[in-house]
Amino acid sequence: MTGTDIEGLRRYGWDERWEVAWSNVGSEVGGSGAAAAGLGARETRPGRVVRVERISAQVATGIDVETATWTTPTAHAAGVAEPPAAGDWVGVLDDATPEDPEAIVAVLPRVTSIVRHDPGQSAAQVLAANMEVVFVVHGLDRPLNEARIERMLVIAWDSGAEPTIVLTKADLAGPDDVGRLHAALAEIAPAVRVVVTSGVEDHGLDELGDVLGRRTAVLLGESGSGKSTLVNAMVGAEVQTTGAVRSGDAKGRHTTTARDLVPLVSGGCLIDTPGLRGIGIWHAEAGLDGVFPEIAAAAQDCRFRDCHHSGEPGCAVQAGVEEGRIGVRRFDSWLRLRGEMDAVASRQEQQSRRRR
Ligand SMILES: Nc1nc2c(ncn2[C@@H]2O[C@H](COP(=O)(O)OP(=O)(O)OP(=O)(O)O)[C@@H](O)[C@H]2O)c(=O)[nH]1
Ligand SMILES: [Mg+2]
Repeated sequence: MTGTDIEGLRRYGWDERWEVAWSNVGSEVGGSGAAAAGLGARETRPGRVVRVERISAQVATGIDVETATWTTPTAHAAGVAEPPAAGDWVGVLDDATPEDPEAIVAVLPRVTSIVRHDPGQSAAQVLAANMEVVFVVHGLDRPLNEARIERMLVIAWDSGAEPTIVLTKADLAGPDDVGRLHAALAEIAPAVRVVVTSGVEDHGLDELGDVLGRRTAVLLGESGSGKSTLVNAMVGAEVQTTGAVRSGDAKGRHTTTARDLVPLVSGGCLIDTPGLRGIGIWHAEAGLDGVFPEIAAAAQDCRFRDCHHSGEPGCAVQAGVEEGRIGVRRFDSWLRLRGEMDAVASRQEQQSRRRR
């Protein structure tokens, strides 16, 4: 069955904003690129990407979920060359069937996106798009890794969406453990809301639902932290496969392998993601300043505007560390993330010099 049901699309987050964005893009789809591709007479309709596969995507149209692709000559002629991401709103041509996937001929401009450094190559990779909330998930069955949380928060902050920290597996932790974690997180992220949940005891799910509302959230976190279990608990059905963690160290087994957008009856949507082994930082200046405000503020008082805080005279950040106003661990974490971003920038500069 093909076609789009706008009312059905509302379950996937379609609203007035997207109607406007669609009407703007719709006219471009019918424009010169489309004419060159011979699209003029064909109907294009909106849908939301719920999963991206190797050469095709699953697109929810409000009626069903269809296979569409950005790899056909038609898609290329319409100017779509990159794979879309889970959460993207796209325009697809009519007449899609699973055997003959239709072309994605437009990707609506993203409002927010989770971008990481693609581990396979020196490029950015969009993990999820158009979410209003990022759930940074940590399992209470494992020790807190502050640097990892900071890294995820930088990416979350930089995405343009609102981060919330979600502690899972509350049933496995005592009140003291939860209290200690709250205190540690208050040091790292005083302004970020923390929700304590248990996917097996239905604890904290209402609160999480209140945070989400009718918005879209992406779940980021280590393998085994309980992301898919949380999605299932929020949906009230086993829509995502979950997998046991290793008994020794609670490490997960990378059960989820794709990014999946799942609609909830409440009107919100969740994007489940595979557990991240490491999540490389791409350009995330705003995120870094947002997660390390004490360092960003001190840097205003450095003698040199381009101070790297690594031994320059008159460095207010190093003075802050020496005087105990900036935590040593926080500064180390900041240095590592800053170093990663600088390495990305210099590699890009080398590449563009080689191209010249
Ligand atoms: N006791 C308890 N176990 C949980 C909870 N949430 C998840 N688990 C268990 O933790 C294990 C991993 O859960 P998943 O939901 O598969 O974790 P994930 O984050 O999706 O992992 P990946 O898909 O590998 O990234 C499973 O055995 C779950 O049953 C919880 O709230 N309480
Ligand atoms: Mg999973």
